[in-house]
Amino acid sequence: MSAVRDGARAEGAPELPGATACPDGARAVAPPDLPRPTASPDSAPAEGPGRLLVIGLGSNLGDRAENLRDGLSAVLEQADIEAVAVSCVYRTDPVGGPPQPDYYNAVLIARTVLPARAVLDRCQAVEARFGRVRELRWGPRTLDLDIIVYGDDVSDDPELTLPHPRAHERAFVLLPWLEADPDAVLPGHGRVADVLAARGRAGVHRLPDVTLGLPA
Ligand code: A4P
Ligand code: MG
Repeated sequence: MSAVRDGARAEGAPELPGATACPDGARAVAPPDLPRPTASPDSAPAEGPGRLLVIGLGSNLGDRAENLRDGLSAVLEQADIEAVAVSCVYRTDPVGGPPQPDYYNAVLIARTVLPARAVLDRCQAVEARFGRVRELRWGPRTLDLDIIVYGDDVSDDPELTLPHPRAHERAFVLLPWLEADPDAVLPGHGRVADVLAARGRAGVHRLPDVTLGLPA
């Protein structure tokens, strides 16, 4: 298990400028041209540059805030994934798996010109740089990067299931995502605000003093 000492930065990961405190909830709002899935399957998806990409970040080993911060910069270090908004950081009760430390979770909203499979490869390469070792399903991890949504794609491919098959039941995904994009839609489930209202938000606490950042 484990791997990254506290404060370790992934090799080559740039620092993100623009980090600010997160005292009031919303950090950044998706701009109107964000290519988002639509709540109704009958209406056409909005057009925009690249595909919408939502990534859930999680860490419960080592310096969790630093892992999220550095993981975010590593995902964004090439221009083919462009950040649109990032949530605040939340401390969350572990869901499933063995007894383990609380997680820090956050959500990145981005647009990308990469195919979905290439995004998965990028995420797994970044996880590997953070010393992620897969020993146990739902076990503790230095950094977990889950693709929550890629455009309005729906797939049951076990290698890349879209949307993420458990996103709709996880407040640690839904709450930060909603904060970063109040109009978010989870394909197949509807508006994230409604999904979260049905699910409840127990066990998910915003950390006002922990910040991520977006590139300037
Ligand atoms: N995979 C399929 N679809 C996707 C997708 N949309 N995004 C495949 C990313 N990966 C996807 O993932 C296992 C396999 O899922 C990969 O080979 C990939 O091809 P993994 O990251 O190796 O293992 P995992 O994360 O332990 O498994 P899993 O089932 O993805 O777990 P989850 O659902 O990610 O849950 N509690 C709190 N509070 N916060 C957390 O962040 N995370 C988990 C992990 C459990 N409990 C948690 C948290
Ligand atoms: Mg995962």
